[in-house]
Formats: sequence, structure tokens, C-alpha cells
Amino acid sequence: MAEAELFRGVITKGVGGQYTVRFKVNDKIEYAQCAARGQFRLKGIKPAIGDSVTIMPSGDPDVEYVITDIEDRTSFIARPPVANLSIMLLTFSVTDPEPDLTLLDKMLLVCSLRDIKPVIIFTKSDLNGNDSEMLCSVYTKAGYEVLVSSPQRPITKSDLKDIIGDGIAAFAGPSGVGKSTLCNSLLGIDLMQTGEVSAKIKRGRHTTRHVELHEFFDGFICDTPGFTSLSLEDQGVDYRDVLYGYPEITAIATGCRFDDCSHRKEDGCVVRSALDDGLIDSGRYGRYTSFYTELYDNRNNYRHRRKQ
Ligand SMILES: Nc1nc2c(ncn2[C@@H]2O[C@H](COP(=O)(O)OP(=O)(O)OP(=O)(O)O)[C@@H](O)[C@H]2O)c(=O)[nH]1
Ligand SMILES: [Mg+2]
Ligand SMILES: [Zn+2]
Repeated sequence: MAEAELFRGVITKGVGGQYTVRFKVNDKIEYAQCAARGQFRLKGIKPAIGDSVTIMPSGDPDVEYVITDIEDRTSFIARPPVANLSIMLLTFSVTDPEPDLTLLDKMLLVCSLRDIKPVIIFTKSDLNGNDSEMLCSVYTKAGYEVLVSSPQRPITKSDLKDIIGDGIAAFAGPSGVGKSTLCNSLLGIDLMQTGEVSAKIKRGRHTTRHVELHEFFDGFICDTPGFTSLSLEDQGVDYRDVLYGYPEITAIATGCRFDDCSHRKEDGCVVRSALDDGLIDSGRYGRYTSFYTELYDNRNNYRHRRKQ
């Protein structure tokens, strides 16, 4: 029997245990419908979009290919399940809904711990120009890449081409901030189409439900459903990690003369004086201390419970 042909590709979509894999044959892009081998289930691995996989013909006319191997993931986020994400497009509206900066800071922290590059997009700047300038300035000063979007000046493909490169990027953020609007306009998808679908399923607005990778130059972008909360504890974040979400505080904290300083209330702490001098944004600092305190206290409660 001839040796089976193997191809390497990326999972772009998964519905009901059947996966779409994009792969190349002689430089031509093909999409295959694939089943997963039972062995993945046994090992507790569930293929996810973004996974780099090996596939081979299955011999089954219903599902023509089978996934035989999944490469180790460089990153994984569980909600929504996307593997090998390299960029998160953290999308927040400056108003309607009001920006949840606690959620934004938590996501920046998680990105930093997972080695995912964050890019912040503030949408709806047409509805509140002042706030969008203020937010843009706070997060640019903190060291992040920030883009501002409005219907008059939406984010363009060339704004994101170099940022995404050959990576996988996902829009992430609360519901109603304009993730799908941006993603569709970048992909040239007609917004009316989404509207028609949503009219059929009788939902007031077309809230995103499923996740799929779309080709974007040499990489991929995907839209994701909005979410309202994120637990740092559930994400496995330790109180000692919180500083990773605050590069501007970290830069100052390296000069702190106390070895074991949490930079919260210690007298003579260099971070506290920088705050008093207006060198650190007070909102960002407040969120740093509240995350730190919450995680620190939870850890003590946890230890206490274990002793009982
Ligand atoms: N004024 C204004 N409205 C916008 C802008 N971007 C999006 N919208 C509107 O905001 C509403 C929500 O947009 P969506 O793109 O569906 O939001 P989403 O983030 O995908 O929401 P979920 O799928 O529920 O997570 C729509 O009515 C859009 O037309 C903007 O820059 N300015
Ligand atoms: Mg959406
Ligand atoms: Zn200190």
C-alpha cells in the first residue's frame, strides 16, 4: 500500500467535532473538512482553532480527512478557545458602553503573562472625542500600542498589516463595543448580511456567537463574542505577577529601595512618590493595588482554609 499523504495546516473553524483545516498543496491554498482521531479525546486534548495540525486522507467519503497530530501550542486562551494566539486586539468603546478599565487592565496583565502582544483599540471616538484622547494618552504613556476608531476614521487594513504579520490576532472585549463592525469592515464583509441573519434568529442585535479564523495578509484575524468579566484568580495569576500588567509602574519600581515592597502603602516607596508627582496615572495605580490586594488576600484565605 502506498504511504498515506500527510499535510500540515491550521484549524480555522470547528463545529460539532468537525474541523476546517487550511493547508497548502504546491503553493495552492486548500480547505479540508476533518475529523479528529479518538486518541486526542483520550489524552484530554480538544483541537481548537489556531492549532497547527497534521492531516491525512481518512478514506471516509463523509469527512475526507482526519487530524493525526496537533503541534504544541505557543499560547491558549479558553474563552473563546483559540490556540497560538499572538495578538489580542483589546477593543473597548469610549462610551456606550462605558469603558471597563478594570477589565482592560486584567486583559493586559493576562496578555503579558501569556506572551500575547496586546494592541488596544478605542472605538466610538465619534461619540466622545475628549475621553478617547484621554484614554489614548493614559495607555500610550503606559507603553501600549493604542489605535482609535470611529465610523469617520475606522481602523484600516494597513493599520494592522504590520502589527499582525503572519500571526493570529483576535478581537476581544465587552459586548457592543464594535468588534464585529471592525472585523467585518477589515474583511470587506457586508454588514447587512450579518443583520439579515440576526433578523432571522430574532435577536435585537447581531451578537457574535461563533469564532472562525479569517485570512488577513500573511496571518489571520478572528472576531470573538463579547464578555463582561474575567477572574485573575481563575486565570492562575499570582499577586507577585500583577506588576507585569503595569510596565510604567515596573519601570519606576526597579528604583525602589525596599527589597520586598508591594508599592502600595510603604512610606518612602519610590512608586508612591512618583504617584504624588503625577508621573503615574492614578486610575492605573488604583487598579494595580486592588488586583494585588485581592490576589494576596485570596491566597491567604486559601492557605487558611487548607490548614483547617
Ligand atoms: N457611533 C459608533 N457606533 C459604533 C462604532 N463601532 C460600532 N458601532 C455600533 O455599535 C453597535 C455594536 O457593534 P458590534 O460590532 O455588533 O459590537 P460587538 O463588539 O461585536 O458586540 P458582541 O458581538 O455582542 O460582542 C452597532 O450598532 C455598531 O453599529 C463606532 O465607532 N461609533
Ligand atoms: Mg460581535
Ligand atoms: Zn516600593
